Amino acid sequence: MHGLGNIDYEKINRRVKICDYLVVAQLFLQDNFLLERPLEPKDIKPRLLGHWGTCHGINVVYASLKAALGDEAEFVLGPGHGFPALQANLFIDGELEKVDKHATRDEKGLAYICKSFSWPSGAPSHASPATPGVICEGGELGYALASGYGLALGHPEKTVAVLIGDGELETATALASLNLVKLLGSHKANGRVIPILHLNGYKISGPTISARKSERELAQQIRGFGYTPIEATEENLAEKLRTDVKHPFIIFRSEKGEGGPIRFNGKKIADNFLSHQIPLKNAKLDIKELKTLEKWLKSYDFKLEDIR
Ligand SMILES: Cc1ncc(C[n+]2csc(CCOP(=O)(O)OP(=O)(O)O)c2C)c(N)n1
Repeated sequence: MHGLGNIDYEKINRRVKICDYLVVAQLFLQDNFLLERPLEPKDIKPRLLGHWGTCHGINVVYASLKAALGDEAEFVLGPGHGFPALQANLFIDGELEKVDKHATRDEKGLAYICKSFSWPSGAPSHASPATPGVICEGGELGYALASGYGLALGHPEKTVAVLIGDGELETATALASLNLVKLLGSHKANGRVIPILHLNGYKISGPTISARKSERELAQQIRGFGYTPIEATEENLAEKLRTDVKHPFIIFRSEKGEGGPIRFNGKKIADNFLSHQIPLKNAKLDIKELKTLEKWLKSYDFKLEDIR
């Protein structure tokens, strides 16, 4: 059915690593983007404002979707605070350069996207209509699924994958939008919607309700709305996205902040709400945090060739 051949997980993993590096670089760096010398306080932005926790999962979904369905699927991103991940993907695919001539896939373009992220008169910290393909301001959670059904309405040729945060699923809008499968999902004149719940367990400052449900209880809830729940992880998400079931609902389990600092100053950061925004907030002033950041950036083994 999908003429895209076997799924290459190694390729997916490499793409995710590249995008994860680009995320961390956008969040922290104002210079030394290729780590050609040891990281210094002057390389760090004076005001760190953005979101790390959701980004690795977004990068996994983006890469898996591309590998599984190619250009067959359209992607709707609910958690617009994961903008550095969206921007990283658009940058390496050359989509950003099509609308912004400064976003070239070279050292200059890398410096440009990092420096201008979350910067006065640069790019905002959330997805905004200045980004290719983005039609809504990305700050308000809840509208992704309804927007996805809107895209599929009257377009039987379309497949729309919608990423919904598990915190986002606690909004009235997102929760009520689950019902749209009953209105649009069964009519031949409409396209197909694949909701993907990003179950990373935490929202801003605590756990999510979906994460506190057992696998069975969550599946029952999803089934009750008329979907077939499909459990997925980073290791098999691409295959799961190729499902042929009529109304799939992917439950993608990931660790919030995966790949970042696991613990810092005695506190658990990864797989916890403490990774939601910026971990290592004092990286400019605190040498221990700066060194931890440098190790984190180096863990991705990023090279300039990766973006060419
Ligand atoms: C309608 C609305 N309510 C509250 C917020 C504040 N807010 C920003 S991020 C966030 C948590 C989102 O959690 P989740 O959807 O699970 O995303 P992730 O954990 O992947 O970051 C909240 C509540 C918002 N942006 N929009």
